[in-house]
Amino acid sequence: SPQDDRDDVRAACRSALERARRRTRVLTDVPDDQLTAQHSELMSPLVWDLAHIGNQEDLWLVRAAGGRAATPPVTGPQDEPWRSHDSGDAPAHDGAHGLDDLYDAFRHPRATRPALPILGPEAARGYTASVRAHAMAVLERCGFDGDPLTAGGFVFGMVAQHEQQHDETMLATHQLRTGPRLLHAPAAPRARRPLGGDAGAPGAVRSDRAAPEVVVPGGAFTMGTDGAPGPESWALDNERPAHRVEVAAFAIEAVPVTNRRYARFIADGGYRRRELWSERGWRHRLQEVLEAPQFWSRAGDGHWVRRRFGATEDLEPDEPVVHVSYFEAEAFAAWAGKRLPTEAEWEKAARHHPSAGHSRAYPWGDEAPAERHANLGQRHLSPAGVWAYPDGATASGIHQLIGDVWEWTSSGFEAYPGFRAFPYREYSEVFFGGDYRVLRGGSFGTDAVACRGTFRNWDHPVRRQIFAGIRLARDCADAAGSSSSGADE
Ligand code: AVJ
Ligand code: FE
Repeated sequence: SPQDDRDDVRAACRSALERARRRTRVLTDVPDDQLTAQHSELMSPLVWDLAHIGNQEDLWLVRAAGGRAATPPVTGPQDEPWRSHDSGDAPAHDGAHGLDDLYDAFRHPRATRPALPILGPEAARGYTASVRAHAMAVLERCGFDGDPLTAGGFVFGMVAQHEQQHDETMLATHQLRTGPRLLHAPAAPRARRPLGGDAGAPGAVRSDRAAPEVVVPGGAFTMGTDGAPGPESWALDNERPAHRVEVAAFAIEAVPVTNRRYARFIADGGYRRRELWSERGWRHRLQEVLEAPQFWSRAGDGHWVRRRFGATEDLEPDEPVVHVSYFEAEAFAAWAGKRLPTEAEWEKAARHHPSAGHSRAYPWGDEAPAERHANLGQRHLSPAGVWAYPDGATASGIHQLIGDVWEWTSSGFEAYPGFRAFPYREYSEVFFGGDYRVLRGGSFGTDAVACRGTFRNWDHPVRRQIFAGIRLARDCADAAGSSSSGADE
C-alpha cells in the first residue's frame, strides 16, 4: 500500500542518516585538541567538518524540506568563540546565527578555516545533534510526495551522502595527522588467487606482472541514471540523466594496480623518466619532488614502509596502491604501456550487462552492497588485497571496481547531456569544466549510500591525500576475445 511504501522510504532514510552519524561519531570522538587542530593545509579542522555537516542538514532537512526556522547554536560548557564574535563584528546576519556563512565551503577555503570564529568542540557537537533532532521530526512527518525534493526520500538520502562524503574527508584528515593511532578496525581481507585458472600463475598471486585483462566489446550502453526507485533513486544531479554512449572495444585490467607493481615502476626509474610523464605532470613531479606515493618511505635497509593512520607498516605487496595523484597514475600507465580508462569505459565495464538489456546498479547486479561484495564503509582501514571479493566481480570477471580505492579516469568532470542542477548549483554545476579528473568506484572509506555504478567523484589532478589508486585499460581492436593475460613488464 502507499502507506507501507512511505514507511519503507522513511525507514531507509532514518537508517542512512543514523549510520552516517555513527560514523561521524567514530571520527570526531577524539581529544578536543585533535578536533580543533589543522592537521594539514589541505584539510579543515575536524570540528569544522562536524558543524558543516550539521549546517547542511539544517539547510536542507530542517529549513528546505521541513519549512522550519534555522536551528540556533547551543552553547557548550565552555565559552565558545562564536559568541564573542556574534556580539562584536559578527559576520553578516544570514538568518541562521551567522552559521551559514561560517560553514559555507565556497566562502572559506580549507586553509583559512582555523582562523574563523567557528564553533568549538562542545558547541559543534551540540549544534549538530540539535539539528538532527529537528531533522528527525521533519522525517517523521514527511509524505515523500509532490515535492521533487522529498520524493522517494531524495533530500534525506542526499544529506546522508553529504555526511558520508565529509566522513571520508575526515578519514583522510586522520590519515594526514601524525601522532598515535586514534582509529581501529579489523584488517581487510588479504589477496586471493584469481578464480577461473587462466588468469595468473596457479597457486600464487602474481601481481607484479600485468594483471589479467577483460575485453569489453564495442557498442552503445546506458550511462548515468534517471533515478528510478531502487538503488539509484538517491543518485545526485551529476549522475543524471541516463543517456546512450557509444564506446569502442577496449581492454581493462581485472584488478587495480598493486603496491608490488607500483614499486617496480619506481625501481625502474618511473619517477626519473621524463618521457613517461605529461608536461604538467612532470612539472608538478619536479616541483613537489615526488618519488613515491604519499605516506611511503624507505626503512633503514631500503625496503618500502608506509604510514597508515598513525602506524608505520610494511607495504602489503598485493594490496592496491593508494595515495597517488592523477599525474602519477598517468605516468604509471605509460610505463605499463597502457592508459587510464575514460569515465564512460569505466562505467560500461562496471554496469553494462549484455543480456540484462539495461545498465545495472553495481558490477554484481542490482543487489545493495553487502560485506561480501566490496570493501566499503570504513569497515577496514585499508584496501583489501586483490581478488578478495569474487562475489563483487562483474559477469565478465572484472574485480573490485567498487570499494578499496577510487580509480582515476582520464575524463574531466563535465555535465551529461540534459543535465539539470538539483537541488543546488554548488554541488556539481560550478565544478564542471574545472581542473578536475573524475574518479570512480569508491574506496574502503566510502559508504555504500555514496557509492554505485553511476556515482561520480572528482578532484584536482595533483591531489593524493584522497584514497585514490589506479586501474589500467588499453585500446583494443579485437572485440571478440573475452579474456587474455597481459604481458610481463
Ligand atoms: C564530491 C567529494 C568532490 O568533498 O568536495 C561535500 C562532496 N560537496 N560537500 C567534496 C561535497 C559538498 C565533494 N566531492
Ligand atoms: Fe560539504
